[in-house]
Amino acid sequence: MANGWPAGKIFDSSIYGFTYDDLILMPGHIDFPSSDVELKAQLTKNMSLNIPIISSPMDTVTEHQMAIGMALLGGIGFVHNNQSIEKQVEEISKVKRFENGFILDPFVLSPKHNIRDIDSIKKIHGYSSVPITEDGMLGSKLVGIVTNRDIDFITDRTTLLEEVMTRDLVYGNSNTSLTDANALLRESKKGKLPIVNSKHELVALISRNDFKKNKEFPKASKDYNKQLMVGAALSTKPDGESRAQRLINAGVNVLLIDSSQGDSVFQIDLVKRLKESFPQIDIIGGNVVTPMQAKSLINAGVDGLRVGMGSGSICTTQTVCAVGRAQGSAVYHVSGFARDYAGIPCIADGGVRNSGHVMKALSLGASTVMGGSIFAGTEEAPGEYFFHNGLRVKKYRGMGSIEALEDSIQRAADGAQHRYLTAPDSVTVAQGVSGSVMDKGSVKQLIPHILQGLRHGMQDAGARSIPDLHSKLVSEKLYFEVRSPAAQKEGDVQDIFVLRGTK
Ligand code: CPR
Repeated sequence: MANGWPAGKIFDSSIYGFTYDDLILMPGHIDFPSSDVELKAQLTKNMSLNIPIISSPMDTVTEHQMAIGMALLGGIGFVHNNQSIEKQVEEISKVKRFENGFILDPFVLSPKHNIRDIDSIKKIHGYSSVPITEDGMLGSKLVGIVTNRDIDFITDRTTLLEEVMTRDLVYGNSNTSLTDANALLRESKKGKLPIVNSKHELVALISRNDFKKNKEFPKASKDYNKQLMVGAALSTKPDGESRAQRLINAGVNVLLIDSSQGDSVFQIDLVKRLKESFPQIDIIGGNVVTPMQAKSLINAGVDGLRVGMGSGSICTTQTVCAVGRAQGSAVYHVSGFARDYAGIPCIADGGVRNSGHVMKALSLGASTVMGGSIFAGTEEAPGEYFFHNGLRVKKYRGMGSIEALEDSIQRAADGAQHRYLTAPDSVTVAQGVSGSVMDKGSVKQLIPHILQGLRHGMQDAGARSIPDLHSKLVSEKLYFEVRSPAAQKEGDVQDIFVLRGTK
């Protein structure tokens, strides 16, 4: 067909599985600038994001720094569960604390604490301004505030805070709106503004940095309290429900059940129990690659699906277990089914190495795209950089790699959960590898770059938004072609030495 083929023609009539690189989109008609492309995306039935990008719950990808970066840019990060409940809850709390309208649970000290106490809050959490109340608790009378300027030149760190705190305070009242409180903060030229009730008891704090951040990241994903949104992973282990409860108490916005094969009685049971106990929280189930698997989880009550098995860059599942599916086919078949059956959005998880892959995943019906390796090696990924063969790298490992499994077994006593360790087997079989990936800078530069590539792709295909792209897919107005191996080679950079450091 001269204009290419609708996706159904390729996927529904072939016995082969196709993935992103096998396919290419045909250009559509452009009648708008790329800046008009709207990238709002549906994460679950009830939650939307400003961009269709999310980070994977892997221990070398998403802890609080990545989740903060993702949410600031308009996406969301899922904090991994290969750690104790306490540690995972702390990671969620750090995201919730990062940027607040009203900080409802600020660190508070009493006049009898000393400068060392402030030093340790600063070291662990990064805050150096702390309100002081009579008994050191929120809800007690506000008596002062200690900021960096009060203590930076004092060498005796055992000095009591009552000797150094600023007592002459600018504060807001609890009936002040966030806009008015921010105006007061601006006028006062202070870094923090305590908020008190009619009895002069501290009830909240607002921060100048947060005010600035709000302006810098207008598309940030925020909840009703203006806190950054964050997701968390759970496994189908027996402590799934209690972990969920603790994560919800910490303010998590969405839960994801992390399993490489989602169609199991364990997951179905857990989804049902979670939906019954916490109907207010959306649950993402997975992973699935067939409509049959998707149907089981949708019937159990999931609000979103994670699609992919064996497509991850560090994954050996298809080799070791001989089960999985080419990612393009998985995304096309599952998202089509989930949309028609129950209007459930799908996350294309794994195998995404560039903005073209993001474009292809969305064109095949995914609503959002989850990345592991693409975000590993960024500043926000957990772990330190090190040098390998002259390159600055960070560790990236599959969650089923021997290294991650051994780590998890060691930490099992602390309650770490693991997607690949469901039964106490005597032989551990890895389903992935570990290695390192190049330094990619910050997600704050990387993601805008990916999004700009995506906008150009959407414009070339003539789609103004993700729903528009999906409606073209469904109405067979989006055309693709399968590429031969030579065509794929042709589409890549050819016959040129790419020198490091050149663009
Ligand atoms: P990439 O973005 O790196 O291609 O893939 C990340 C995804 O790979 C994760 O979100 C997860 O679904 C999957 N994954 C992580 N560890 C894995 C192992 Cl060891 N085996 C198979 N899949 C894995």
